[in-house]
Amino acid sequence: MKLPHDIQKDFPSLHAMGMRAYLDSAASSLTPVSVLEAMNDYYQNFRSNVHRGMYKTAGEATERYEAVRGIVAKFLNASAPEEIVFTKGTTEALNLLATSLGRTFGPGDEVVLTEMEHHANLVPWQEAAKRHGFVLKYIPITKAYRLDMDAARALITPKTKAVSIAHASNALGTVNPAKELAALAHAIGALFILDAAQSVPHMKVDVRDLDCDFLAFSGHKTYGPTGVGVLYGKKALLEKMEPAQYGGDMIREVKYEASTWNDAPMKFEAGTPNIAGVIGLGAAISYLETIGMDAVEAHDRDLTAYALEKLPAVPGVKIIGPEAGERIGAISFEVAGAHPHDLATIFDREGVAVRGGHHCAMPLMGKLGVTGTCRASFGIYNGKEDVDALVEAIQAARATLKL
Ligand code: C6P
Repeated sequence: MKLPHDIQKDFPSLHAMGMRAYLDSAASSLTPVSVLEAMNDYYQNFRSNVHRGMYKTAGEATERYEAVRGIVAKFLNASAPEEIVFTKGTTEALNLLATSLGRTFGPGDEVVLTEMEHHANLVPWQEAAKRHGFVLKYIPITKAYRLDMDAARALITPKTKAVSIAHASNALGTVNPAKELAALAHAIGALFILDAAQSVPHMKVDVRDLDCDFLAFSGHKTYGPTGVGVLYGKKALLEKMEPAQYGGDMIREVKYEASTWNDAPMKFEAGTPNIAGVIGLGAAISYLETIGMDAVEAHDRDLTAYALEKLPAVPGVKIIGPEAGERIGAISFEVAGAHPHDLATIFDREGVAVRGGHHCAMPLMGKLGVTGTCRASFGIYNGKEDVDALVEAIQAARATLKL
């Protein structure tokens, strides 16, 4: 499926940054001009705080901010705007869950994660487990870089209180069987949490179809601004959940002795939020919707298939991740005899931006027996010529390093 128009012209930074190929969208995607305009409009024309002022621009800021809850809810197919909590990003959303839900778990309870989690879906749970005495279990990965579902079935037991997994792995590109894992979790009454930081930018994610209880994603990986993200939660669960941060609009009534909380989602948004960021996120989602997530997904799949054909043809290159199919265009690889940091540095000289390192998945790197990988990741503005540029950069690196 073709993208509907010349996407590249919507992204001024693609040219301004002067690169030959930007292949690091899994770290942070670029931003279309419509997002910049929406944020600029806020700063120039209705720059006020939300939920507070009695004057016109404060009302407009509040209206525009709140409208984005509806945009996000529709994008994720949530039941209501109140199911959308604005956060700083995926990391803050997952910390909120681990802090708040963690308090309700204790000795004898288990939380099931996977071996391919980003630190953001691992360290907050480790800390909560230390504090409250529950235990973490990890679903192992197979040699094909996919979850071992037999092991998952054995690990998810009546002791499990929550199953929290990456929808798509930032380090491997694997897309995990979220619907199947949600069903396993719900069969024993556990909560199902999806870290969708890497899936939401690439595919249609429908929270009701997947039946996730909570889901997190980041604005800056979804063509929106930095410093903003989303926690989706089923309304009944958000209503029951305790806040993790205090102050500002999250209160209902404060007395010297004690305080009570606002309704969800406000109860989870302490302090002045990232108003411009939320407005920019709304513009980013509207932009993606004009392209259509089916086209976005098909483009990612085509480009990934092309890269998985071209990269292994270069001598010494090994892909660290699954074959084409249930995966996204975040392609980890190693080049025999070269350190990923050296590769990324040489690629940069060739005008190709990739990420080299552990990708905030250090336990996974240990399990794979590597210190890191090189990772090329795609956005909607990338084309086959960018993969060709990467192939040439790898050849240049092999020549420089005399491999
Ligand atoms: N991964 C990458 O280069 P934040 O930083 O809060 O927006 O997202 C954290 C996060 C959580 N889960 C997954 C699966 C992720 O990939 C990330 C961010 C970036 O892979 C930066 S380490």
